[in-house]
Amino acid sequence: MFALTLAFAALAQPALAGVGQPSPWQMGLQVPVTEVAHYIGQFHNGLLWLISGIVLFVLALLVYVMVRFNEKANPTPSKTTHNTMIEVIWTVVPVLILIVIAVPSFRLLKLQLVPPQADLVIKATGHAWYWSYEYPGNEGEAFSFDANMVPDDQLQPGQPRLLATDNEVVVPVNKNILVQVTAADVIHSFAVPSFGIKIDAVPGRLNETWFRAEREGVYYGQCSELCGQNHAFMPIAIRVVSEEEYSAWLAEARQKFAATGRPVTVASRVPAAE
Ligand SMILES: [Cu+2]
Repeated sequence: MFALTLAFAALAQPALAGVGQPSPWQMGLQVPVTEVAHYIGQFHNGLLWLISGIVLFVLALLVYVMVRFNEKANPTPSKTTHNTMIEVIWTVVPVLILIVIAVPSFRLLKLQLVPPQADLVIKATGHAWYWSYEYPGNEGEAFSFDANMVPDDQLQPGQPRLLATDNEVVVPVNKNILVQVTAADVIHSFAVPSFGIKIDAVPGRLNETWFRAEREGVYYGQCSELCGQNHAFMPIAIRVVSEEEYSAWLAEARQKFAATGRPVTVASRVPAAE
């Protein structure tokens, strides 16, 4: 049965793991497209092997005790209560295991929490219940827009249900994108699984995360902090494009979103209540 499950997982993995979005019967995490997401996947798989080994070891010990020391097999039990050697072993070995886990864990934390020099800064603000985005720039260049979920009856071909947004965040491929995250009302959370990012959007605080997408495509995420009635309906859609396409979009977006007359706040400050 176990072998069958493994075989199924191996066969199913390429077809079923979602690229940028979940897929039906998906096994495992979404296909990673950033260094952080690759690392998360490897760390997760490594821990899975480690914990499986520990579970099997403990199971073997339990079975051994049940067979060898049950009342029938061992009618007169030993009165031993302490064994210094074994107590040292069952203290030291778990400590060593935790140290072995801690090294890659802290390395991953550093990769996530210490962003490299940013090529582009974007500010994402969570609202009840949509995200708004700001592209800071010099005077006349900065712009902002809202991204609302596309309702079921307005979905275009190729747009996934509950994930597509009317305006997408567009970023260039292979560039360090720093995302400043905050919220305007209640706590939300900005998460995109394929990028391996998830960070709380807290009113009055400016959190930071970053990603460097290594291939083009559209990557979807969702608000990941239970924020209220429409929590499930404030998706995140990020389109990763080539440098040229990005420049073209940028020029267009500056025209399009400037016309809305929305004030653009400085990226390092939380917008005033509207
Ligand atoms: Cu939310």
